Amino acid sequence: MIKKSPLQIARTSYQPKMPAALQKHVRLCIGEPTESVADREAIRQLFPNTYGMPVLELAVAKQGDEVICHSTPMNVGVILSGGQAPGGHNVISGLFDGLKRLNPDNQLYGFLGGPSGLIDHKYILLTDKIVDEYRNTGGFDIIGSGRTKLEETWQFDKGIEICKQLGITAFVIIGGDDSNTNACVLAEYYLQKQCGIQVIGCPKTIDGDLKNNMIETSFGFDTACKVYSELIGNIQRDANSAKKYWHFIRLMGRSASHIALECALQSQPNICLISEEVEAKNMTLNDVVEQIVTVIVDRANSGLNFGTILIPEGLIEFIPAMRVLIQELNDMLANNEEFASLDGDDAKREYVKSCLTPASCELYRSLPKGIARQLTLDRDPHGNVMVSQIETEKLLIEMVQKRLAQLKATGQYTGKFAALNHFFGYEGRCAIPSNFDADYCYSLGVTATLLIASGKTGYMSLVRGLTKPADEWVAGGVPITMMMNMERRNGKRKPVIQKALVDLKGAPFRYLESHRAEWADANTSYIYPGPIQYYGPTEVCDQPTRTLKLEHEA
Ligand code: FBP
Repeated sequence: MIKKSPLQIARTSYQPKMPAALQKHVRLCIGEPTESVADREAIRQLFPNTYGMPVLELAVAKQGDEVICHSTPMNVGVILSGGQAPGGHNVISGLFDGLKRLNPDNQLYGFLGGPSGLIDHKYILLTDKIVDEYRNTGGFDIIGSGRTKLEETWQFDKGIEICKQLGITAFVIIGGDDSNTNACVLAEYYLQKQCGIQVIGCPKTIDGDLKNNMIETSFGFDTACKVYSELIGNIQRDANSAKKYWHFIRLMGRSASHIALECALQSQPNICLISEEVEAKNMTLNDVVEQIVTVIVDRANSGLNFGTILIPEGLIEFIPAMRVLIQELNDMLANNEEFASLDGDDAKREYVKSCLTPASCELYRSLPKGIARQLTLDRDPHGNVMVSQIETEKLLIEMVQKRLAQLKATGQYTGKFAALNHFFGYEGRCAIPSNFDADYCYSLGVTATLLIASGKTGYMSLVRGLTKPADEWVAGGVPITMMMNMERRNGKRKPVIQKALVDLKGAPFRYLESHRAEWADANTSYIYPGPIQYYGPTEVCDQPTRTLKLEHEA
């Protein structure tokens, strides 16, 4: 029986490209002390041991330099946390190879099913045989992932217990902003307890919102966007061939619109909504509908009753009145056993209405019942509304349809409107990592090893200069506290890594802004990116995202 595709087999032997420094003897360069991005005093007080640490760089050691080494064998743990992102297996293989290179007796343990593996003491010892099976593959199935939040001291203490038992002196948490915040909280706690356990984070999320002056992109964003852009391109070709459907395509990405923006840059749809712009312009849901309707009517006037619309999945949270409503719902739902115990949608709906302010109640009542119900579904363990389950694309189709019917009745619209809805998210999260993600992730893993060997804790593994060829990338570490600010979560103010939303003054958004009239226009400007290529010329196989390129050209 065939168990692997030819591509799977070929990818097993792909050797990820790495920064030159990681291929040789490495020395540690220590930068200037750092400050958090905001709320400095509050963060300093919460993280007395990990606040203000310097940025670190790993450089090629010259003769006479002190080289990073770790002669005594060490045991390290690794945890995959949160949503899957292409490249996670390569972080683990980089970590594994990095550890073995330092000392063949070093061991890597994988905690199973995400952070809960640490608490429940579920783990495996990763061997050559296991790791080799997963090199350059998508998914997180090597050890599994989960969304358990590590926030209580009994959980941290359970972590100490298993680390002592297995002789683990460091572990790496591969996760998004919330998981890396947890990593820092753990690092701080373990320093305070002086239990000799280091914690290092790695920037993962397809959402692309874990980025800042130091972290240029999170891993997985590149592959996921390439997969979605391929699908969007295919749909556009179909739309342009059949000329009869408007495709409303919602794209994952939680709050930030980076995925929608990147896919728009790659595929040039007729419309791409950007949540951050909707918020900045204080737009209502009706304004958003009007914006879409204007393009549909204009195209219909040119005889074109088809097109593509990209919708970021977090859109709904960025419409100011909706944001207030969602915040009220978040606060209402936080630890609300009464609500949880209610039977049936109607009872829940009545209960919700009785808890809301008059303005939010009115908005809640005006929403289609299905959408209103989706807004009150369980929050994730971090208190966030699970936007992937809110079908904004269907809401927009319904509203656009109604508006077009009104315009038709008054003779202002004469076209035909048939809409199809799509949601792309899970299709891209476990794709075989692009060369970019395979290389980036492997480098992040090797870097994490070197940070551990240098005795560091409370750092995130850092690889920069990503628009250059991989051997020119620069590796190092950034203190996690540097990226933090205080935010309201589950009704309380908490230290968290600041999410990067789309910068409306940034080059990627400005590119969209200056081209969207042309893309909306009668003459289709669609681009068909095609599938990710793993073998072939560099300009086809090794390109980073358009977002990264535009940001670096600026
Ligand atoms: P992370 O933030 O953990 O990387 O997850 C990202 C994401 O894919 C979001 O884009 C999406 O909203 C969410 O996960 C879906 O969550 P789930 O996997 O629990 O359905």
